[in-house]
Amino acid sequence: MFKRLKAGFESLKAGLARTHNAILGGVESAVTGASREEFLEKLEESLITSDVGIKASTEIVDSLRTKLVGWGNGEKFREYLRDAIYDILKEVEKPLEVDKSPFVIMVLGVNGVGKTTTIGKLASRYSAEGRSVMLAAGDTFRAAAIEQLEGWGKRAGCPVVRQEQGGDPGAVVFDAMKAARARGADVVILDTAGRLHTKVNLIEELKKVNRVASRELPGAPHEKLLVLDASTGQNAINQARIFNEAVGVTGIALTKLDGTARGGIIIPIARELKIPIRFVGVGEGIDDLREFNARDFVEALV
Ligand SMILES: Nc1nc2c(ncn2[C@@H]2O[C@H](COP(=O)(O)OP(=O)(O)O)[C@@H](O)[C@H]2O)c(=O)[nH]1
Ligand SMILES: [Mg+2]
Repeated sequence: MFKRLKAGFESLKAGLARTHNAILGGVESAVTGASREEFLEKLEESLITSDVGIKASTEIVDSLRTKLVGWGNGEKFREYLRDAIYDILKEVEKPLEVDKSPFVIMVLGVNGVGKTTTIGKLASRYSAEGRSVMLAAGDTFRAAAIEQLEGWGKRAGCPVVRQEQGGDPGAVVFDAMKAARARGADVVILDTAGRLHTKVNLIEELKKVNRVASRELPGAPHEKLLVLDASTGQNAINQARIFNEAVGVTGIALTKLDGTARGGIIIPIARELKIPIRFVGVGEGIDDLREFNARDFVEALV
């Protein structure tokens, strides 16, 4: 068990390596050679470069300024930096509790952010916990999207409810709810479309999916999980606002932290949206999804 936890932490650390370097790479040398103000200025720049955002970067640097009195204890800056980031992230650490059966998760997000991949990872995780999982192919726009979900279903060993390409997503969700009740599924995960260039249509479609789910199963969907791609930067915040207004987002999965130096975006996401961060994605593999833990995240980052 300990070995597994340790392996999990190591993969998180590896996933955050680029963002770690973006924040700390340029400031290490300033710890010894520069004055306190020069150091803090460099740090602020690095934070902004890694997408922490101007407001949060200023706040973090201000809190360090009050603690690094006399600049004799520059070596402690990591500890203070960790504390400042932890204070922001701990507010959104609320793991997803799957406390009903069936528990319905509706997965939202624009094309390419990693919705289907995240669904596959979640299916595998919940199956491994001994729950019966069912997937619903609600992104009916492209045949490839349906096939991709079926591939993940096979890997996780769970059934996929689908219709033909171009079918009505509401009808897919209707079928899925019926099948879930009939077969006693514990977890149902709904994939959805993400073509934001037809924004009005997309939002109407998502509202309908939401409506059908709750009509067929009161209380569903129990989680509206928005997937955000960490490498898209500040745009992620705008996406969250749009989906939140449309259907109400109850949790966030932040993906692709492994491929970007802009993972600092998690800080403004936490600070401005105040929506629980449930999961972080650190790779394309089936095991590359971690439950978000603020302490581990900060340890791995700084
Ligand atoms: N490196 C990396 N790639 C990811 C991650 N999550 C998803 N991807 C990749 O992002 C691409 C789009 O993912 P997909 O699930 O199809 O996105 P969707 O359009 O939102 O369903 C695929 O190539 C995935 O393998 C992640 O955490 N890390
Ligand atoms: Mg997809």
